[in-house]
Amino acid sequence: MTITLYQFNISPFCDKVRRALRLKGLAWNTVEVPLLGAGKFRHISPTGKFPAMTDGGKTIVDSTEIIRYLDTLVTEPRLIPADPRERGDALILEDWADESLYFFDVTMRNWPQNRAWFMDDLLHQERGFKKRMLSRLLAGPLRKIARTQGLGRKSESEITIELARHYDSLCARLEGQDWLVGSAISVADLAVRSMVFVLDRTAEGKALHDARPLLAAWSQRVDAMTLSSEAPAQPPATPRPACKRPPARARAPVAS
Ligand SMILES: N[C@@H](CCC(=O)N[C@@H](CS)C(=O)NCC(=O)O)C(=O)O
Repeated sequence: MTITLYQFNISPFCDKVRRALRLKGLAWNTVEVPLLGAGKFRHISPTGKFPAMTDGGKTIVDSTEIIRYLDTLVTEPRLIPADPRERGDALILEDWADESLYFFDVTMRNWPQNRAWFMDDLLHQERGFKKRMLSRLLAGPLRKIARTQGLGRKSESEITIELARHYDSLCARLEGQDWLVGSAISVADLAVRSMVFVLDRTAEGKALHDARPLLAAWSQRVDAMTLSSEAPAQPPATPRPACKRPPARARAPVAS
């Protein structure tokens, strides 16, 4: 049967699924959903969220559900631990990555000094004037998402300190062990690694990651098992020099 992954390439949730597919040794086709054309894929994902996956006649939406499904399809290596306590820890960490760390991604990548790379990733299918226009238009709604969730109402320094504490908590878990839960790689490692991966695309997140050898070594361990040597995990992009903040009166209007 042919597995097809419907994805936004830069989405950490889609990265999590690709890592799981590689770990399981499964082959798949990819359909890149255009950021502004997701409506055309409602028959695949009625929620409009991606990743979604089809396998023969089955359609599975949501990275958490997809990983559950993959564990039934190929039982080893297990991503959801068999031991009940470890399973609980792994699923809680996955949910924390998806529902908390994700908002650090949405918030920090949209800071002015990080935004150019964010927009390059989000709009990698666009070019020229349309890309420049969309970059300006997207910043406001993304800021609104972050403000509605709450993290986006805090200052850059408060948020950076909060992320540092989260990274310290991860290091505390990794003290004396290779994986976040138990003695094998699990869904927790995949979910957290995918978020740390996109947070590396911010100057602040990258500095926090690089300053923590335990975290950096764990990232390398996870990547060694879940990244393909042929294909990059994300669209190739290079960090741009930090944008200068435009003078206040020249700044594009943003929703808050
Ligand atoms: N809980 C979902 C979250 C997926 C998600 O939020 N994906 C984002 C991309 S990072 C998305 O599809 N956003 C489009 C939208 O919200 O309309 C999962 O784990 O798959």
